[in-house]
Amino acid sequence: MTALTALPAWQSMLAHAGRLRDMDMRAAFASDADRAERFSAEDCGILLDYSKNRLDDAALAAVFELARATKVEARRDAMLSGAHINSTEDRAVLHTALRAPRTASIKVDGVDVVPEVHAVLDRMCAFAGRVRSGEWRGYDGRAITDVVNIGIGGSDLGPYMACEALQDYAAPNLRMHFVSTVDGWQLTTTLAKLDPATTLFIVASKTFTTQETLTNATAAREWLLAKAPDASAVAKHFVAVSTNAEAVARFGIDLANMFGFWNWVGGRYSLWSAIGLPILIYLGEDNFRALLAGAHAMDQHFARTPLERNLPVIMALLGVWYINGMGARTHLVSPYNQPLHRLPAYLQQLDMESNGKSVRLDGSHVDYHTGAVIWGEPGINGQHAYYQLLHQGTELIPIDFIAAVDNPKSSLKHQRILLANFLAQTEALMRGKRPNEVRDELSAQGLAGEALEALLPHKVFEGNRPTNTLLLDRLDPTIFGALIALYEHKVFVQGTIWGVNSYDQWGVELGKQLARTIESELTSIQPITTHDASTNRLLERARKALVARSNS
Ligand code: G6Q
Repeated sequence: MTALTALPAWQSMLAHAGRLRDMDMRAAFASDADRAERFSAEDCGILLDYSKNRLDDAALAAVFELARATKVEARRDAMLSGAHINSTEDRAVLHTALRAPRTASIKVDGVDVVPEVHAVLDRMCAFAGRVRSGEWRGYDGRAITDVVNIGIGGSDLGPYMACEALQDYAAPNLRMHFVSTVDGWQLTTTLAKLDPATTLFIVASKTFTTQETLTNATAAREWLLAKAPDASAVAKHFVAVSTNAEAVARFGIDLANMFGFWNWVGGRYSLWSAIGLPILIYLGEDNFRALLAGAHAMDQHFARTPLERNLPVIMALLGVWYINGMGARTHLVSPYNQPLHRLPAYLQQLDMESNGKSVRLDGSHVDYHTGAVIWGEPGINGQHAYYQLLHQGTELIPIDFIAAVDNPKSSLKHQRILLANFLAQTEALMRGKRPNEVRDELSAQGLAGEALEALLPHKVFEGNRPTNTLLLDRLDPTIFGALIALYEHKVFVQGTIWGVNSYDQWGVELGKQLARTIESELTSIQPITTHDASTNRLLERARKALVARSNS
């Protein structure tokens, strides 16, 4: 038994979960007029209603006790003060410093990082301003019309998601493109639409060693130079975002065109840093600063609000409650605003790369489940697809329903229909439809006897399916910033309870190493015998196709 599972608070949570596994949420609402109000919390333009969960006051008290017993507050304070809580890489974890106001002071190893953060941010704003106004010119004197971000993982998902989410606030004269994959199809088809003279590339890579990104950046530079009169065009069309100035210089990007950040910014937590440059160019300085301010407001909320009203703490505890208490293995994110369509993909990385761990900080193996599988799509599309399984399948899948009440670009009629569906789903998942209700309904339709009884079980909905509702006042940069920070802190709290390091990602290394070996084997002519039989055969097949293509 690990220290966690031996805790009385853990045991108490499990006991309550056993007691409430089959709780009747309908009855709980019927007998408690204050349930929705009591099981709601609100700040930063976000209302979280978590009343449609298998919970009561005693169970909630037990999970908050678990947060206290696992010292969530002390570790939170350690993170926010710049302690090296990323122990396997001996680093601070300070994405919160990236959105701290100029007047703040946050020290990493004795050095106040806030002045550096704002110095880079000011340079980014000045550069973005020049691109947006048309003052920054390409090699033939024309202004930039298209910006291509070349980056992957944390250097792609956040900026791409934010540009999509906040596109209503974007400059009308700029188009953004995101190239992440080393399937050259993506770069080729993106470039086919563009004019090199009016295209700006942002090469975004914390390490500047990532194979996919450097391969794409090199190809993009060749594409530019094939049209540009000379190599001086690179300085007008390429900027870099990185922590590795040496590698940026080696690639041939002028360091005057580099925007730096620091090793205490994790890739999946980096959209607030220079990695956010595409967001800043697309949305402009005021909107980008509003995004940072919204995240900062959520940081303040997280740091100062008692656990019982603390939005990320509540969401984290509900996750632990279902994963460890009730055996949930996945968690669905269901945004109803279409511009949030990349949010599930972003949260997949944030959550699964952070808490997809099975070793504790002290190196011991966990004896409980950690991060769930995160998945999702815009909810209204999901309703016409996989929601069937949510309503009547055998899996327990907790869901976050997310929607903005105010949605100016959607007509009143559209918005009414969208919100009606949004609200109806959480109600239906909670209430279900019982056999007697199905019977009445079928009788009213004129069905009776055997025909009715045969159909009845198919039309029963068990209900009691747990959902959180996150109602945003609107989808603007400030509230969106707060929403993302809310999820970041949720992930932190869960990682703390599980005792894992949420800030490393050793698990992605093995595949990268093997790919290097296989890549060299794909160019060799030696028979391949070094792998397992399956990999050897597949490799031969792939090599044949590559050879055939190079000979054609
Ligand atoms: C994020 C991960 C990973 C990383 C990419 C890109 O937390 O570490 O997704 O962001 O592998 O890395 P570079 O930015 O170094 O190219």
